[in-house]
Amino acid sequence: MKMLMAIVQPKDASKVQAALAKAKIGATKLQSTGGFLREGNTTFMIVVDDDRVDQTLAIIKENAKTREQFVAPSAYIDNAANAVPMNVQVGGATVFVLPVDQFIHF
Ligand code: 2BA
Repeated sequence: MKMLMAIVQPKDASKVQAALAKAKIGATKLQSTGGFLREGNTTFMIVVDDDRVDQTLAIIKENAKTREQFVAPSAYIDNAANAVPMNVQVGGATVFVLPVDQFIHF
């Protein structure tokens, strides 16, 4: 059994959530904040059997888009006086795959 922690952009969260539900894959959605941009993103906690990991990754990949984002220096550096604005590419998704020892449901 594995837990996928998938960080996606808020614009993609509804699509990812609907696609997971359609595939009968259980998920918990958390509101989160990126450490770099300090903007809201969405983290899904998804626990699946090992043989559904690839399917789950495919669903996330299909529904989470890559986007370019222009970042003002103040968004990522506290002392922004000499910082240069930059473009960053965000997403489609950042996914961590972790082992799960037990799934307990009372
Ligand atoms: P943020 O930390 O807000 O990062 C947003 C995007 O900014 C990143 O997109 C990346 O393209 C860029 N970026 C991040 N740190 C950077 C840096 N030090 N210098 C230049 N550019 C930088 P993604 O890679 O798609 O990440 C999207 C979100 O996934 C991140 O939002 C963060 O919430 C999460 N994430 C990414 N890597 C992580 C990690 N190693 N551990 C935990 N969360 C992570």
